[in-house]
Amino acid sequence: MTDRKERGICELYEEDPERADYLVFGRVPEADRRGFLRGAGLVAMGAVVGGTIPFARNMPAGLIPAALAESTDSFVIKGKDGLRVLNDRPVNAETPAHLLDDPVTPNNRHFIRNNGLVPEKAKAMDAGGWTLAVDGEVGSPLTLTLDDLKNDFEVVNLQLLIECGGNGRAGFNPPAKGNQWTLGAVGCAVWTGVRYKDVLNKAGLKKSAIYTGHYGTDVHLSGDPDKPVLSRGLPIGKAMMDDTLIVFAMNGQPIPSWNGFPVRVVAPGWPGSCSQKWLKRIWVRDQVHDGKKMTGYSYRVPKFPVAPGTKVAKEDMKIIEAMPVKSLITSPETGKTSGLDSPLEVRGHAWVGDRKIKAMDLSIDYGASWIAAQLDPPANDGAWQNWRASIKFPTKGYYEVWARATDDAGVMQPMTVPGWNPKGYLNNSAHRIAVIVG
Ligand SMILES: Nc1nc2c(c(=O)[nH]1)N[C@H]1C(S)=C(S)[C@@H](COP(=O)(O)O)O[C@H]1N2
Ligand SMILES: [Mo]
Repeated sequence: MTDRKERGICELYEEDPERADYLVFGRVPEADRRGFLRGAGLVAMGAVVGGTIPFARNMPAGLIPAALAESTDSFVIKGKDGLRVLNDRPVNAETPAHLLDDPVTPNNRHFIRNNGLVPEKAKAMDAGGWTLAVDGEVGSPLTLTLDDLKNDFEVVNLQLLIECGGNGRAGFNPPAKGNQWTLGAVGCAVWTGVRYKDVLNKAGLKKSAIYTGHYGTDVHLSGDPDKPVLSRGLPIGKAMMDDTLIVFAMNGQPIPSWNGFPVRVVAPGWPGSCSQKWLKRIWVRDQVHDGKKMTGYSYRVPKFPVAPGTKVAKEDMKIIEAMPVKSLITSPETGKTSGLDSPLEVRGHAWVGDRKIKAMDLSIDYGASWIAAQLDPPANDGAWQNWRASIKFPTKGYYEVWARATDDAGVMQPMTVPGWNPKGYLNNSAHRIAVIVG
């Protein structure tokens, strides 16, 4: 299963069901096109559907087990509820928009984006022996224990937004390889920890310090302990912001194993990949960090607009920093029926990296006219902003509610999928839902 590509399960099955079976379950296709399960594949599928499969030998190749096709929590991810699983190795799961309705995202609804395997110690929620090294362009390198982190620095609680740079990738055409995220690779929990800048200040930044590089304890899919899974970092300016944290708790609980137990970075409003999980080392650099997935096409977009499908030269790519203005409608769920007599409360969140949202507008007539929503300030810098509006529909029938946020620089969400780019990042097109009235 090491050659498993990062694709959505449904997409895989649509393209080539037998290969999908092989990739997902290790099921070997047969000449008569009636695949069967063997050994590890059978065990894997059993684990996924929640029991052994007595008639496995009769199961046709390419059949998505009903247990997976019918339910939203197909692969059971312990501690997560109703997430749509895109991949189980590495685990990648997004939250359907209507399950992101809470003003603060609870732990069981926060998406998961893993590039490798969750460390065994994290799975066991065992923080024993954990340390954080801070080295490189610093006056005095540090090795901090969890107690050092909790006792030697001011502890803060902030609600902070993490959105994957590839959220919305499924909207691009031609399609971009990678997890086919739709809307739900975003969450905004309350994180407890210390300011990243306080840790850097304690180590004492040298004049030569310009970037940080993060290392985690997660394991490469190959199992090779020497291969970093992901090692991204931050320009010193972002690392020194008051709302960039090194955290040890999520919504008052130890961080779930999936989300980086015992300690992670949260760099709100920047691509989620800047928020290193299972953090063990911060390497302060005298150059832009060049770790795994910092270079080439990873988390980069063209410096200028390109036509869909264009091959872009590496030197024409730039690192993604703050994420663009975006919003979600989290209630009602798309496709629900609403009465004609009473107005419908529509609500959701809006956010933008390193700025504030200034206005939130809704349309029920395909953008011909707009209704201003009531918009709350963020709980703190780095948090999303909640909004709501009461909508009265003029007649019965099929409507779409479109939602458009505007940030304080006057930048609005586009109605259509913006700027195609080779890896499918930064799709911030307006969210729309269907509402049937009457
Ligand atoms: N060590 C490590 N940190 C990581 C990752 C990873 O694979 N390994 N994935 C990153 C990416 S791409 C994202 S979007 C966020 C997702 O955080 P979450 O899984 O807690 O939602 O974690 C980031 N931190
Ligand atoms: Mo990501």
